[in-house]
Parts: sequence; C-alpha cells; structure tokens
Amino acid sequence: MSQNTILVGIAGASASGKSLLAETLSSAFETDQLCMISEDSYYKDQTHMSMDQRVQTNYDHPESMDHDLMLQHLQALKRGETIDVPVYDYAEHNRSKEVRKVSPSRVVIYEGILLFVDPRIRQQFDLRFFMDTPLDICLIRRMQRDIESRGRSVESVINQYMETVRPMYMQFIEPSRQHADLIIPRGGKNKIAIDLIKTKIMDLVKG
Ligand code: UZR
Ligand code: MG
Repeated sequence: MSQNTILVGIAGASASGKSLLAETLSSAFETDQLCMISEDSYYKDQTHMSMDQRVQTNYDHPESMDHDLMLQHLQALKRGETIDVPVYDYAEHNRSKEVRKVSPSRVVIYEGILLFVDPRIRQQFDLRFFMDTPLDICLIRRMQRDIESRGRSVESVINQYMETVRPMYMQFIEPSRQHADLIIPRGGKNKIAIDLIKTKIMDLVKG
C-alpha cells in the first residue's frame, strides 16, 4: 500500500449513534476502501478474573480499555500493516480467543465512547467527530438496545446508567468533546452532517 491510511474517530455517549454514523458512512464507500473498528474490541483481557469480579468492572472508565494495544494498532495501520483486532464477548465480559484480521484499507473508522480521552490515541486520528445527541435520547436508545439485544432488564440498565454510564460521561467523555474537529447534533441521522463528512473523507481519499 503506497498511500497512507486515513484514520477517522467517532466518539460520544453510549447509544448516541456512533455506530449508525460509521455504518452510514461506510455504505458510501467500496468495501475494500473503508473498514470500521469498534473501541469495544479493546476492552482489557479479564481471563484472570472471576465472573463476579468481571461484572464489577467499570466499563465506562478509560482504565477498562487496552488503549496501549489500540495505539499500537493505529500506528501499525498508518504503516500499512495488517492488525489482529480482539473480538469482545459481551456474555463473558471478556476478550474472546478469536481475532479479526484487519488489513489497512484507505479509510479506517474507529468508533467508541473514550477515543478522545487519551491524548496518545486522539492524536492518531486525521478526523475527529463527536456525537452531541441529548442524553435522554441516548438513555432511551440504550434501554431499547440492551433489553432487546443484550438480555438486560429495565432495572439493570437504570442501575448501570446511574452508577457508571452517566458519571463517566460527565467526568471523561463530555470534556473530551473539545478535541473534536466537528460536533454533530441530533445523532447519526443528521443528513447534512453525514454529507459533509462524506465529502471531506472523499477529498482526503483523492489526496
Ligand atoms: P456503546 N459494556 C457492557 O455493558 N458490558 C461489557 O462487558 C462491556 C461494555 C457497555 C459499557 C459502555 N458499559 O457503556 C457501552 N457499561 O458498553 C459502550 N456499563 O458501548 O458505545 O456501543 O454504547
Ligand atoms: Mg455502538
């Protein structure tokens, strides 16, 4: 690969529409031209911990992420190297034995709640976007998603929200928005914002 890989970071609250924006953008590109990686893949390996301990982990705190590995991967992609991205197992609250091989396409989009917190990580991105979706909308979407697809109850979603999701958002994620190049209101369905971002990425792709 002779041309540099363009690294795009999309951050914001849990259930703010990061994945939706990333997926919408990726549909505008050829599959071999763009790929997406979720920050969830970089939750730390917790094999040495019991299930009881794993449940206690604060998954909204920067310490829960293996940002060292993510930094290595971002640098490797820039050098044109293929990376082995861990596959996270939500049921086990742990990194699985599987990896996903990702070869550096022209554009790589990372999406995740804590991407702009660690200065070493955020500096790697050529473009930084922050989803500015109102927190009440995020909570409602999270409630629907976690009950439908992660087997949670209303009580457990509310408890987690009050114990970690909201406080960590206030402490780490919200302040990290200052590092974004563009703040996107109303979530992943903002058509004008999507068009502008698409155009900007295409400009970079053309060099
Ligand atoms: P997104 N998360 C879990 O619920 N369980 C895990 O084992 C790992 C992560 C949640 C995490 C965070 N927090 O809010 C969310 N909690 O996944 C981030 N509590 O994912 O950005 O797609 O919402
Ligand atoms: Mg997501």
